[in-house]
Amino acid sequence: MTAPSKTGVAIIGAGPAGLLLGHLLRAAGIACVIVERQDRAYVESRIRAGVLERTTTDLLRRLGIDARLNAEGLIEHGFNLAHDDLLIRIDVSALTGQPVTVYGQTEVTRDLIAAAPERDLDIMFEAKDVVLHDVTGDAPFVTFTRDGVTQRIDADFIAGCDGFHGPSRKAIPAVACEYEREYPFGWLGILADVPPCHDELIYANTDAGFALASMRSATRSRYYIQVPLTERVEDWPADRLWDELERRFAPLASRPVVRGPALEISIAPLRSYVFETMRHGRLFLAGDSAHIVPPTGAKGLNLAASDIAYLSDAFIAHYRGDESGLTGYQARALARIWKAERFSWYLTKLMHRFPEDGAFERRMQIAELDYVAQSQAMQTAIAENYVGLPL
Ligand code: FAS
Ligand code: PHB
Repeated sequence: MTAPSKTGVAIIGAGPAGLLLGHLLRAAGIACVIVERQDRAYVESRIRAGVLERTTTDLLRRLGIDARLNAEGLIEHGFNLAHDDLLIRIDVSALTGQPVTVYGQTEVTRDLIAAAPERDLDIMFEAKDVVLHDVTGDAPFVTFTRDGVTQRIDADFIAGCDGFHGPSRKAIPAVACEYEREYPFGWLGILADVPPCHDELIYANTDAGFALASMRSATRSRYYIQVPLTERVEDWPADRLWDELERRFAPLASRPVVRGPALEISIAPLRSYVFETMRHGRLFLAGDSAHIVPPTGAKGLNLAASDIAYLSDAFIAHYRGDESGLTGYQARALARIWKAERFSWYLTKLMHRFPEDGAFERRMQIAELDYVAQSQAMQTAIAENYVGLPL
């Protein structure tokens, strides 16, 4: 595939943000192309998020790329917070009128990539050394090398959907617009073809630290435990991790933790990060290129989707002669981003054991969880953030 010499929107990155944007623009008849560093197999093999808000499933349904989501997605009407042997069920459907859907980001990515050819969405995989040019001029362009050949795409706009480590944010002078908090621990995660220990997610704050029991289906489980940043995956053979998960979930779950071979074991660091310049000339940032949340609130993928809901509408309005969406994109997106950052930070503070915390802070956590257990107002506040605030 050779790059088009000129397009409407050059999208950098074929993660959920770039793929959703590409499909939404093509559905509106707007020319665009996605330039992705990795190969297709690598992108489709990434294991990340698991919980979809309705804002995300609505986009997939609007695109008609929802057949597998409807067939395989698990509708979850509640989730659980726990400490020691106290299980607090947050009934999101009863409290907010909407459930969440458990359907892996891996599957979302595969569905969006599979649908690209029939919808005339070009994804250029294995595009190396992507460089953004003239983003503050009237004729921005992107260069990259593919099969050893340097290619150039001229565009009306560039969408930086290239994640936290991509080149787009680095193309913007960071003038006092960065906010960051790194957490003193990571999440050790395991994916295995074993039945989940509970029908709904359990976020547990135990004496040994945080643990999350999640799933991908009735036969595939996803678990996480909090580990110090010094830990390495090789320190955690599967049996040691299964022992730890049994210890933390035995008093809480409705079924035993079933062991099995790991399909994947990895450690992810946790950080909160916001880069407040989401527009720089004709460059627009969306998704992890502009913000990161600790996965505690299941917001990362969903924030990428809400950025794209705003940005795709703004591009479509531009091509119909209305600039207000592009002008208002940054402020609109940031208003939602900061609320999601707050919720993710709140739940991370509430559910993890911080090494610097003493006995008093532990009592504060337990008091907060006891209050959540008794207060419908608190449960409603948690529920409406968990299912996703209105767009
Ligand atoms: P992504 O990072 O998904 O996609 C960016 C794309 O840009 C990638 O395909 C990358 O290859 C490409 N790219 C990067 N540099 C490039 C370059 N130079 N040229 C071209 N392409 C380039 N969120 C949750 O809600 N729940 C979770 O449990 C969860 N777990 C996570 C675990 C890990 C290890 C990580 C890293 C993230 C996790 N997240 C989780 C957050 C994650 O789901 C992101 O929010 C989501 O992938 C954001 O999507 P994008 O913005 O599209 O960025
Ligand atoms: C997951 O299933 O991977 C998952 C679910 C909820 C979270 C984080 C990760 O908050």
